[in-house]
Amino acid sequence: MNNQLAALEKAAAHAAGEACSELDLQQVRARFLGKKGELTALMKGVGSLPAEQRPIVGALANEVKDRLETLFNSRLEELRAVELQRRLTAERVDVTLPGRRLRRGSRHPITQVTEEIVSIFASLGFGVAEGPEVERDFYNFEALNIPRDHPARDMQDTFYVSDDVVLRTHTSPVQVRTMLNQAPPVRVVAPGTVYRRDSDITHSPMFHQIEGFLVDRRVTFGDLKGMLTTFINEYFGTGIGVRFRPSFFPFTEPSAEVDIQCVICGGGGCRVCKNSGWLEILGSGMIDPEVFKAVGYDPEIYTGFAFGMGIERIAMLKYGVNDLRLFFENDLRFLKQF
Ligand code: 2NM
Repeated sequence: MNNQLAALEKAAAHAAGEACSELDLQQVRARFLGKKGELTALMKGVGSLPAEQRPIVGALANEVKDRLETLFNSRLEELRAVELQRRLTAERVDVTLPGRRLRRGSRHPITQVTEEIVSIFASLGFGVAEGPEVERDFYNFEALNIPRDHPARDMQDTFYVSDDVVLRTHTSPVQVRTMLNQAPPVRVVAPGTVYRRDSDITHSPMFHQIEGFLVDRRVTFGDLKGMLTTFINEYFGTGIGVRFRPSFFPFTEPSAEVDIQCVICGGGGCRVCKNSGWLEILGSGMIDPEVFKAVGYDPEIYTGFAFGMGIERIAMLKYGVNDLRLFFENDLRFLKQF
């Protein structure tokens, strides 16, 4: 029995040394010290030994058991240390590596131009107003002196949501809403997205406008000219030539379109200005008394001017962009330049 104990201890020590994971070692421990383990089996045999041998062999078996417990525990510590080392190496993070660069975005050129124009009018005392892009017919047309049978409704090429609801064709309905909510004096600009059934190289079905208006007692066409000339000199520079040309809009009378000297050729004539030396950049006029009546302003007391311009067109002229579609494709190679 002594020999059997010695052989068992030796085999157990060898198996523990071979175990290369915690799980392996658990199995080795079960094989020798478990309920059905080899040492347990030997110890059960102690009872059938002659009485004088029992205490000696029993004590010996207990010593073997204690030594194996100690051995397994220290092997367990060893395996855990090895595993920890393996994980520390595998999961190592090099904190000295340079970080990944965050690429900084930029505002869309249309947003930039809008904000620049708004800030010029803000410096001239104008507030900013916004309104819905899906509009009632009354705000988009009726109140602006464009009744149902008016040919201007064909000109607008409107997206109809229903008989009475449209995608706004201009931001003028924002001015109508402002006038309905506020008594004069009032001066406000309304930037925003507008929609027209139009799509080719120079027209997009969705584009951006900024319109503005000013109403007070004794506002004159001279005020309109002064204000818009000031804006143009702020935005395009003081050296640029400006001219006012008679025009027509249903909601203003008289009306004028405003041209600037061609920013491409300086007025000499080129393809962009179609050899005229001039570029149209905005429409304007004195607000028609019919509009005042529709919003409850007394045309005997108040006069005012209004104006509107296409943001994309202004951006194209300012940055020399020759294709409108570039603003909507959102190609980063284009957008990165602004
Ligand atoms: C333009 C040209 C001329 C305009 C008029 C009004 C309102 F509501 F006050 F009558 N808002 N915008 C206007 C006038 C817009 O855009 C080319």
